Amino acid sequence: MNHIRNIAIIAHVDHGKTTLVDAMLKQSGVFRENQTITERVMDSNDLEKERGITILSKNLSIEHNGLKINIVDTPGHADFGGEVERVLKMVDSVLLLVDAFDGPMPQTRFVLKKSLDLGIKPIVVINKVDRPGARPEEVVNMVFDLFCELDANEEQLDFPIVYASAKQGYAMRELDQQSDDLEPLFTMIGERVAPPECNSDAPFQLLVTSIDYNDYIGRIATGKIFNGRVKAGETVVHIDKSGELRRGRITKLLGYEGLRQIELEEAAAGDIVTIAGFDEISIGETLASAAAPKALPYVAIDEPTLSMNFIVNDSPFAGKEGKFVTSRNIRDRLMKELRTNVSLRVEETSNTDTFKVSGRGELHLSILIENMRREGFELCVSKPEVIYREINGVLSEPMEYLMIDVPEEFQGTVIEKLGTRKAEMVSMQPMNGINRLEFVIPARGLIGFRTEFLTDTRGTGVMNHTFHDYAPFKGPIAGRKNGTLIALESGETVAYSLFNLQERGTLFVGPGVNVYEGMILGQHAKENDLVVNACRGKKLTNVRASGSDEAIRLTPPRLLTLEQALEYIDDDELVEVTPRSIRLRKKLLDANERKKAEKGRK
Ligand SMILES: Nc1nc2c(ncn2[C@@H]2O[C@H](COP(=O)(O)OP(=O)(O)OP(=O)(O)O)[C@@H](O)[C@H]2O)c(=O)[nH]1
Ligand SMILES: [Mg+2]
Repeated sequence: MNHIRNIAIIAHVDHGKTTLVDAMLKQSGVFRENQTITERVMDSNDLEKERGITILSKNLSIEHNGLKINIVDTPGHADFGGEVERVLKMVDSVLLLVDAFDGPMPQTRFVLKKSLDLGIKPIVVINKVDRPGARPEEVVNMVFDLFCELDANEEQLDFPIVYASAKQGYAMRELDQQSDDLEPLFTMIGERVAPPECNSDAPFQLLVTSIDYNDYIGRIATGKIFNGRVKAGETVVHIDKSGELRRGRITKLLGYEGLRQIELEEAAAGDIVTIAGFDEISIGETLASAAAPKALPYVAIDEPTLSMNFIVNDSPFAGKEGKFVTSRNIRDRLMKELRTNVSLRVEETSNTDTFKVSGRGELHLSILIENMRREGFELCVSKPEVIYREINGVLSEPMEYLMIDVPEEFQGTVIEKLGTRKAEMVSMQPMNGINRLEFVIPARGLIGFRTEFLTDTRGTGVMNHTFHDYAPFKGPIAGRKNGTLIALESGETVAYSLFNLQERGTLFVGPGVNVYEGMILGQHAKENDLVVNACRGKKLTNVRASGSDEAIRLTPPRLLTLEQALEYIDDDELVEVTPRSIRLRKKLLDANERKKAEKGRK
């Protein structure tokens, strides 16, 4: 056990966790000399590769200087903060990465707070020291201030520091040192991370910290063995969160060698392993010796903060682009997702075509939707809504911690806009000619803010936020101010019509796009919705066919991504998602029905 070191790499999104793992893998001889290695090899699923972010935390293990270092690469995006929190329960220390230019960001604060609360003594890695404009010393001071602010104890405040460039694969203890490898970091891990404190002679206990599912071996559970030993094929007891015991056989016992999962005969306290054979098992629960079953303290899973309705697609184009469209298809897919996506909730509603799906944030849910469309699903999604809770008899809502970097000139506008969204400023500091503003804001108030913010700051502002806590309801916040431009009839859009429409607002579609009655084609410059005809072609009789359309200068349409579309829509609108398209539409496609509904509301 003395040769094991269990660490997690934690940081704000993009500060270089996965890149550091790459470098550690390369320098520990996990790969063959001539093996070609993709960049960010741990970001292994399609969406992770495409977006360049980590979505699921992943385990690996390297041998170095006689140490076995088990590493967990964690996601930096705020929606997955709960997963990081659970991972922290199985490691003995963390590498807290901080970008040498950006300094600590909201998720740095979140993951550091969780680590400090668990008594962990982090190693601070100031990463990206190669970045132009890097200011490592200043960033160290900022990190120190953050430790103080988060009530770190004396020992934690005395954190060791390593300066690194994950990308170029070097690390050093002092900034003026020369180094061309990560040896100083490995040495630091050996010195400053304590071996796991477990007893391999006590009865077996393992705490499950992540869950996966595999069609061949079923549900698989990963976690740290806190005590005892375990063998493949052994019968052990699963203790669920209500304390109920179920005996079962370990059908597979897996460990890690580099990135690869390998089958083990036996494993002992302190190690992180993966076990198959328990189909009911979930995160936070214990596997224990059959002879003396004793549960480890249960680790709660974060409750969802945001929900959306997933609705069977009933647009006129339903079924044209996707393979799976029925309520049954969607239901089965959502049930499958629940097997591994532990902070997701799915509720059936009074309408069999509608499922209420709740998660930890917009990205958490939009990744599910994105995966579904890739698999061939079609569906409609309603506006995201925050989940209220009653806490001590008071209606409460989720709050976010928001950090904004903005040039002085735009600061006034940003503060004013955030004020109307019920944000409260908690700090304001000048930083390299720009200002860093920090707020606590209702999660509700952030919906749709990003687009506005980027426009207001001409793309120069940077915003980051993370879940803060639940607080009493802050009162109503006004929604989107602009109305939409809505298609009058089905057909194909024509450049000539779009040209005439573009002065009325911002278009979301270009020419030659198939649209239907009630579909949203753009944003109206005014507050009301406007029904427009985008499919009327100019008579071509007295115009030479060539040059008729080309002569028209169209502003390129604003094509909304899935996330932008979800942020954009209002209560009476939906996003239609298919493998090929993302369309915005009115819930009621017929203009007369919309009028009737409007009258009903007044
Ligand atoms: N210049 C420079 N760029 C780096 C360094 N480390 C990482 N990067 C870049 O930063 C970006 C993000 O790196 P990742 O390793 O994906 O960051 P991450 O922390 O794993 O991000 P998430 O998993 O999404 O939270 C990539 O474009 C990297 O190439 C570094 O030391 N120097
Ligand atoms: Mg990553």
